[in-house]
Amino acid sequence: MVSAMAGSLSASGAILVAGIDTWSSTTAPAVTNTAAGITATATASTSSGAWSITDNVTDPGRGSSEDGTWGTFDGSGTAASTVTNLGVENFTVTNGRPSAEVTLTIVNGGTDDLNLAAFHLDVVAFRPNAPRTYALNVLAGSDITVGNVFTSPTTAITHLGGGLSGHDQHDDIDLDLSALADSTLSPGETAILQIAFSDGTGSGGGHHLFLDNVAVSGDFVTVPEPSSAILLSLSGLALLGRRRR
Ligand SMILES: [Ca+2]
Ligand SMILES: [Ca+2]
Repeated sequence: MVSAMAGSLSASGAILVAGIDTWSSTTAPAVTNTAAGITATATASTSSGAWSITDNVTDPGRGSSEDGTWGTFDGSGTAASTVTNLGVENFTVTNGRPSAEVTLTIVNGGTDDLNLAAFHLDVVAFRPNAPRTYALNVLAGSDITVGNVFTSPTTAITHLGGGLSGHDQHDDIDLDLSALADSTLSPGETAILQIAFSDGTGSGGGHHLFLDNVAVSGDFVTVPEPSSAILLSLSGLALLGRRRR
């Protein structure tokens, strides 16, 4: 019976659980893509004031990723937006803000377990004094391991030296969630994930940070209910009994 249940486990390839590739609000951007059964919301803040979705009226959309991928993840059929000429196509930390963060809340409203695979983002800095160190934290969750998942080396994010060449060519970052002691969201469970940027100098001009294509990937895993497995086993016994008679 144990082997029969193990054989019934079915895992598909990683899918896009939740993602944001177009930014509708500077403080609570709508999650633009969610898998069936998932509800997801986001909040965002900086050390002083809000992120920007209208940072440059003469060159709107600068800092939008054009590669169509979430980090390096292709979304398994759900590509990210490649539009780069609208302000709302990316999220920007503007001048004088040494730190900023985006927080995603994901609820598994489906009937299958959800194994979280990775957190993905595209990010690049306009000048070196932008907040270029990043950390992924699990802030809270009903039954997922809470704490720091990954912290980058100091000022790890690529900067463009104040030029716009490459403003749509971001660092593709994928951070493993599967190594957590518990990275599984059972039906009804919640995970609150935060990507935090720090170590900006907070002084000088034009040191924007450009963020786009923020996502979480994962696998749904169907586990048969114990009652159905027991019923199968009982019906097998009944058949055996009939044959013996
Ligand atoms: Ca990408
Ligand atoms: Ca975008």
